[in-house]
Amino acid sequence: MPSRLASACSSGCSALRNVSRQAENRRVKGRRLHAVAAEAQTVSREEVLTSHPFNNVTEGIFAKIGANLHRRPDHPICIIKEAIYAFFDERQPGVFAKLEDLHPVVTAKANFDEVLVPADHVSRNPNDTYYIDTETVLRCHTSAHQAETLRKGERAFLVTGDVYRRDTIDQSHYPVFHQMEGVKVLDRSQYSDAAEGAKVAEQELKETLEALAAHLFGTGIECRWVDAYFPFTDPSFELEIFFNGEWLEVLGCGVMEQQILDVNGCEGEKAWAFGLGLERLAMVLFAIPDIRLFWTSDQRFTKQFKAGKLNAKFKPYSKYPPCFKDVSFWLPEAGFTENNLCEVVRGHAGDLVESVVLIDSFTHPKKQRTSHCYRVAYRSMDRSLTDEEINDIQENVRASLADQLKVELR
Ligand code: FA5
Ligand code: MG
Repeated sequence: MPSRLASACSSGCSALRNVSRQAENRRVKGRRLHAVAAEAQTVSREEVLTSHPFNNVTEGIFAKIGANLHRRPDHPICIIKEAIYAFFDERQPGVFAKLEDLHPVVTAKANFDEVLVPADHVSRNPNDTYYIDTETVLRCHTSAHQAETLRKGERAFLVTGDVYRRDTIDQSHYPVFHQMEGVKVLDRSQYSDAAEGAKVAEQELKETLEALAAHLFGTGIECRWVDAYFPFTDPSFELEIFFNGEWLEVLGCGVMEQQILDVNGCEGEKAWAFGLGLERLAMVLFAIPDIRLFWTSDQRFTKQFKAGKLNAKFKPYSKYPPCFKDVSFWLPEAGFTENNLCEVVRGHAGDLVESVVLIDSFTHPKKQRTSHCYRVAYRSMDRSLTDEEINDIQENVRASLADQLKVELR
């Protein structure tokens, strides 16, 4: 059952507040990791848009690599990252190493195997993940760096970066977004056996995230914990915040699976981990209604945010009307997925598409064929669109649906 968060709980664990020599060493190591990763930050077109038959990275996605919104001081993603850093620095000075330029191109092994994602898990499917080739992906979460960072000797760290997913289209989903991974291996002195260690980890994790929510949002928001499943944590939870009339999921977390610790230099130890959705947290903090806004260079958006200023509330500069277009088709026998449809729409519309929603589905009783009708909302954040422009995009979308996804248009 979801439990309501204590509104302004800021409990701390004194055993973890010690600023030790060990922590200082970790800080130095954190900086070293940082430098090594920075060298690998560039990636060429040929390396990402390979001709490998498994490659499903689009031009639009490639164009986002290296944008580094989380490292632009006046960008809301960077501002929220710094606010989270400030929280951890205040709570446990010098304890967490901060890694924010690890490369988004990772091995499938790091992205999946090393965090125990089963061979048949849906997230491995090219329908959900951008593959460069069978062995290499654009990371779909910052958890891809858990194992390697533990192996490098870090025991408390925050990894921030851009992550990539083939996903649905709406105001809170975008194919590129930013996560911050947090991992903390407990001190041995905090527990006497494995069962107690797991309990302490869960409690400390929840206290930490509740205090973080209070630090970012104060008492004026409604949150709830929801039980979840991740292959790399047990138990697992998600935190939701009530925002614009709906529950918005902002993070996943849990007690780390023992196997990940055991094989990466922390045998028999206990740890917690979380993955924050930075866009979602920034949407709540700054009242940003649509995730596409993070990518606009319109100064009416960018000028509203300043490094260190956490109390800015986004003022919509103008609201242009959406334009709705429906598209109906018979599904092909070979299969159909909504993520593929969304890729096609984004491929033609870019950030002009606001949402894609299934509004009707029926199966013809005699023909045993299924028809779907999707409603596509087009809207620019920055200007009004002409009928002609939208009609052109919609025609291109229809042509590609027939051509690439083999649907039969109706
Ligand atoms: C994960 O990615 C886990 N790796 C998180 C985790 C880490 C769990 C460590 C346990 C331990 P999930 O798929 O739920 O979990 O994504 C985490 C957060 O990313 C979500 O809560 C949400 O805030 C954000 N998110 C997910 N998909 C999108 C998207 N398409 N656009 C924007 N934000 C998204
Ligand atoms: Mg989730």
